[in-house]
Amino acid sequence: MATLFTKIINREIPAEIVYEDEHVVAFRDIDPKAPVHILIVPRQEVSGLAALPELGDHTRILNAAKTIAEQEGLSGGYRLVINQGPDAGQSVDHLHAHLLGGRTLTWPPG
Ligand code: DGP
Repeated sequence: MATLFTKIINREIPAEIVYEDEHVVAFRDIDPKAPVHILIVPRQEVSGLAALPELGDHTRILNAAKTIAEQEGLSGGYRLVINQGPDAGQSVDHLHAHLLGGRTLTWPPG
């Protein structure tokens, strides 16, 4: 069965898509934790970072993050987060990186 994020990628569920290429799609988070909060998702259904094959979409996710950050005008900085597994609060089992910015981000995260 298709994941929630695959349904967004396939336009079966609406989302504000801000970037896409052959390998990844990025859209605004439904529950933003910062003025800019974008999810970068590989088209390939991989359950999480732990399941990403060694020659997977790592570089493509990072390159998309750089491009989107520039597109969003995040010249002051930004953060990229991947929640892996229950201890990190991963709630959607389709690998995604959170791109957060547009405000000062505190450290460490909770
Ligand atoms: P995580 O906790 O790392 O698995 O993050 C999942 C994120 O997905 C969470 O920040 C909220 C977001 N999200 C959940 N459902 C939807 C949806 O239907 N549309 C959008 N745009 N984002 C969603």
